[in-house]
Amino acid sequence: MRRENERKPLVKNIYTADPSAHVFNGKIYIYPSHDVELDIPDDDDGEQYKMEDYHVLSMDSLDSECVDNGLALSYKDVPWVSRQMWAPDAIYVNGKYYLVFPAKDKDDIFRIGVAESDSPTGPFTPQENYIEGSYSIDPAVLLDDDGRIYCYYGGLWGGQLEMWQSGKFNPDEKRPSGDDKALGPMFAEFSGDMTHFITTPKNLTILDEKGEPLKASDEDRRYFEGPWMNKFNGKYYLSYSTGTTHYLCYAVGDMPDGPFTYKGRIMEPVLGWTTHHSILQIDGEWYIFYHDCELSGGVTHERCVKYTRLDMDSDGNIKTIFPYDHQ
Ligand code: FUB
Repeated sequence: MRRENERKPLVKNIYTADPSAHVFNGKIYIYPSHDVELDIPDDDDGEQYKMEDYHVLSMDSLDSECVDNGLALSYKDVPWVSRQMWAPDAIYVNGKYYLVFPAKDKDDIFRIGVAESDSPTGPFTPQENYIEGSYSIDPAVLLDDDGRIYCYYGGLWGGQLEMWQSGKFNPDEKRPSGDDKALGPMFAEFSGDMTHFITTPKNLTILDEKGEPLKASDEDRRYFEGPWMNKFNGKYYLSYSTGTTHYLCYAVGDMPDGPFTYKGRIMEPVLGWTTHHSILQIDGEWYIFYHDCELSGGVTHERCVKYTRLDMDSDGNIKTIFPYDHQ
């Protein structure tokens, strides 16, 4: 039985995407991108995603109304940001709520910044500068059982990940292709006070069933953007979007920094180009928060967040979701 608001837009007053969902103090908080209505053509650099601020959504329970808590952080209030506040995440640690977000700096390079608040809904006060050594997009933060804080991030194409392969920003860097090893998400450990990385960022590897790294041409399985990390039964479940082929997939590893072995598909394509999610356990059941473009009738940069149940078998395998089936 589906819940009343399952697979439906959670809010309709604004366009939202890239939902990072968490339970804080028994309540569900969703940290999405806030899409801007614009009449411009799509391009591969993502110029159509011109987001300027963040709003936090909240629900008392999965059956409750989803509330838009208003402006939580604007690009105008972040000294280092020029534009494009893309997919954020949040974490509660040290008695504070931290919003971790990507945006373009004054040189038009994507970086990752942090802002803090005493409330899960903000308003958030940003740190003066971006996290030193950070780049690209889509940060997802895991607070591990031992208190260590890991950040997974990075996205191809407009997310600029390929441009950092040499360790320095090079907009002309060749994209991995064909039999080249595919890029994975980036990984770094945050300091306990969320002000800097305490490890040098590294690119993670996703292996196929033979133990070989996935190839760049393997677009049905290779990483594109939108990483998410769940720890379950002592294993690290890395899930992500394949971008060009529009799947959400997952890979499992024994360590937070991998290697991860590809396991399968979590969700078939949704209406729209992008696909980006988070996975959360609530009352012993698993749920996936994701987006599509139903609310705008298919406009790729005018998206709406939704959730649905995710089924995992007793061996920890995730069952593929067909987002528009009617069962
Ligand atoms: O929302 C802007 C970008 O689109 C995100 O950073 C990607 O994950 C994709 O959803």
